[in-house]
Amino acid sequence: MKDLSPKSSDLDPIENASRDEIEALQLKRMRWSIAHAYNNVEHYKASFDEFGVHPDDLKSLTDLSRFPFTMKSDLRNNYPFGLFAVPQSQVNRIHASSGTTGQPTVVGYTKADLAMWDVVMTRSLRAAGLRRGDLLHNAYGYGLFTGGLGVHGGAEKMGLTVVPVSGGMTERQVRLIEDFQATGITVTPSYMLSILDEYRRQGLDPRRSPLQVGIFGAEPWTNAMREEVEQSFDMHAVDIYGLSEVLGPGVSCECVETKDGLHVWEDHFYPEIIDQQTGLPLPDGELGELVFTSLSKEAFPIIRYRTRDLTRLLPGTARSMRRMEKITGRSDDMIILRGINVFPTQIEEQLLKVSGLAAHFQIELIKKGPMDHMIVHVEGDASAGAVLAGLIKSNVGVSAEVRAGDENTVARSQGKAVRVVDNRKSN
Ligand code: DLL
Repeated sequence: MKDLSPKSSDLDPIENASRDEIEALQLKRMRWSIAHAYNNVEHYKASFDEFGVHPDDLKSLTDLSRFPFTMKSDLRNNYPFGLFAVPQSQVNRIHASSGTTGQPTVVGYTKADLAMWDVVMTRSLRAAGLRRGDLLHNAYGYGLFTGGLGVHGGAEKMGLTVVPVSGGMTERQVRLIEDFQATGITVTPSYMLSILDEYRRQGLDPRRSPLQVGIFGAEPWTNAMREEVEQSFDMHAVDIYGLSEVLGPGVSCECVETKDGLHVWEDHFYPEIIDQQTGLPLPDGELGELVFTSLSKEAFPIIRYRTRDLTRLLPGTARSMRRMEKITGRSDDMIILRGINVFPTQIEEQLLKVSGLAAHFQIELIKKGPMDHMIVHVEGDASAGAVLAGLIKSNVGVSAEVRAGDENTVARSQGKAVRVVDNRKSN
């Protein structure tokens, strides 16, 4: 793999600023953001008043913990534009979640917000190893989902050649990567595995592909998966994180030179880790729920948003901004099996140790009598499936039935993979 580390002279000055400088900027921006939300969004005014806090109470960064959380339900209850802090005429773009599980959630960006997005996205792509002149194959979905357009803006701004291919039509994905000689790809890790399958189906050696770096996010994936993809394609695999409520892709990203967790672009997004049960802030280094406060967004300021993503905050390495560890999982995807918490990433980690199984998997939950029962669907032969069942038992600590089927028996996604199917109620 090529050394793709950026020169430090290419970085934004703030990327390597001192902690004091970063925190001074954060405080200044946080005071602005809290006041902006309070003065312009009815919901924030009402919730701060109810909590007995006022923007003037924010004297230090730790004072943030005195303010109330924002939840996904607050977005739903204020559908569509109730949390916007500027008139709709000043909103340049709207994104929204698909709303498959309820009311869609809607977010907006002013012209300045989109410019900020370009800045953090450019930083992320550069951290991942891309340079002006590289050709980026952008296979994140375009549309209301933030992945496609979010990556696109920053990529164009930094002078990449962007191929806005979006998700789907896997055969064509491979053809375009090869014909256009893409050096970078942005895509969900699970869809990258489908692209890998397609390379092999077409009789092409993925290690000879032109790709030098893949920038994967929008769903949890493990270091074991990084290894699998890096070995298969002989390219770097870097993690990028974001969520539409806060921005979209580009809230944090790994640096190709260290690949040791995602540097949060802390000059625009203030991270906290809280205890999920008590809601109290936890010190850096402890595992808990990630909470974000936007520091500069105009159209859709968001204060203490509970992401439901579990991770820990770590000190900076390749950059002075703090890192978040690779996401363990979403609390919504946590399975509790006879009292033991299981995340799909733990299954992925074990699966990738077994050589006779493909990297695709899906977990199905059913009831067997009164008991919950976990089935892990994989592709490969039965003896490899038995090895996986043993690894899950000894390393994750739960009994799972592993069903090893033929190729293409596990559902494929062209975006975010559905890792857990809960059939407990239906049987
Ligand atoms: O998935 C934004 C995005 C697009 C990020 C492309 C990265 C690349 P949403 O659809 O709002 O936005 O989903 C956000 O996806 O709360 C996490 O649970 C999950 N997620 C996003 N990135 C990662 C990641 C986009 N790198 C939700 N690792 C978040 C683990 C991730 N989970």
